Amino acid sequence: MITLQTWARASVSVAILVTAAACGGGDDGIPDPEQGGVRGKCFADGTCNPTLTCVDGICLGGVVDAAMDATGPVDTPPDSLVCDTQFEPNETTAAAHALAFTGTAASLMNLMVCPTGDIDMFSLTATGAGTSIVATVTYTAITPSAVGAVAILDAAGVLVASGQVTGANAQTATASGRAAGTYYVRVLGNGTFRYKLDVTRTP
Ligand SMILES: [Ca+2]
Repeated sequence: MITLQTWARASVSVAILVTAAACGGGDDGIPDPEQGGVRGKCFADGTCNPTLTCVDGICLGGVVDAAMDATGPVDTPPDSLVCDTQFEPNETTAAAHALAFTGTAASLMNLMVCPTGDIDMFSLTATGAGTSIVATVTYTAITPSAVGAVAILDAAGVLVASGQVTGANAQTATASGRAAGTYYVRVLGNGTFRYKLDVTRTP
């Protein structure tokens, strides 16, 4: 026979387990690194995503914007919910932050769309015809149920690829066969969220 006291204790245990499972993202609001990605676990065969190297089970390299990685968001005042990163203002193509590539990949972490309505714009150059650009935003909502969106624009700011949902908190935009020229990756959403941006450019 299960006494009320035993049942209550069991319920508490279940509740704690559920809470722990829901906190996989840590308490910093930043998504856990994806497996095979920067600072993520290596794949089972000891490899990582292209341009990254498996070191002691963790994928390293490929963080191409060292300043951003070292300092994270500008937090003024400290420990409050603020919206500025060091790339702001970057709402327009003219003010876009130029992505720095290592090989075919560029990654930026600790970015924010904030406040609601914010737009973040990043630029890159395709140097040859037939270039493929793939941009993925992986985000953690700050305002409840916020959804992030990524898109690729051409030099004139015209949409050439809109994002497709590729995960519970991820969108990917793919532009293939593009002519040489400047392109922009645009991130926005219907609320505030933290995100990381991964862009590949081939060739
Ligand atoms: Ca912005």
